[in-house]
Amino acid sequence: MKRPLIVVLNGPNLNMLGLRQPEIYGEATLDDVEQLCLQAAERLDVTIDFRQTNGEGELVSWVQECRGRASGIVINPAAYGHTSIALLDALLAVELPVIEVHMSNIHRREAFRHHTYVSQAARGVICGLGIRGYAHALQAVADMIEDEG
Ligand code: CA2
Repeated sequence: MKRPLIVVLNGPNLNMLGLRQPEIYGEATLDDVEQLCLQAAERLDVTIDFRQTNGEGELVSWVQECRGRASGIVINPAAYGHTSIALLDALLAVELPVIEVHMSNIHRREAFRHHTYVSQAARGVICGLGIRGYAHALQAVADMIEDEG
């Protein structure tokens, strides 16, 4: 049987992970996050497509491309989560199970990080668990795909 595809999307500046601000985001790089996701995908018997972009339009296009291609989405929208109604609209339109991830606990940070538009399209939100949040998010989406056939 073909493995379900889960697309793992990463928003702006996450390519800098591990290179700056380790006190907030830790020392792992985005390549480390991808490795962690690949290991989780093996365990869960799913395929992942792991991507990062700094462009809001590109992120919106990648979400649109998930329709008919992917079975679920894990997204760390980074700052676009707090600002982008376009991203919210795209996530609502694809009608797929979405889990939102933030490595830091956005509720312990500046007030402008407490709200995210993306949360309105997400089945669940994981924050504050560091890069492990991605593995938990993949587990959650894989469970949803299995439960909902
Ligand atoms: O905690 C998260 O995962 C965030 O999505 C990270 C975003 C931030 O805007 C969100 O409020 C919370 C920032 C990603 C930028 O990552 C950097 C990593 C290292 C150096 C500079 C930026």
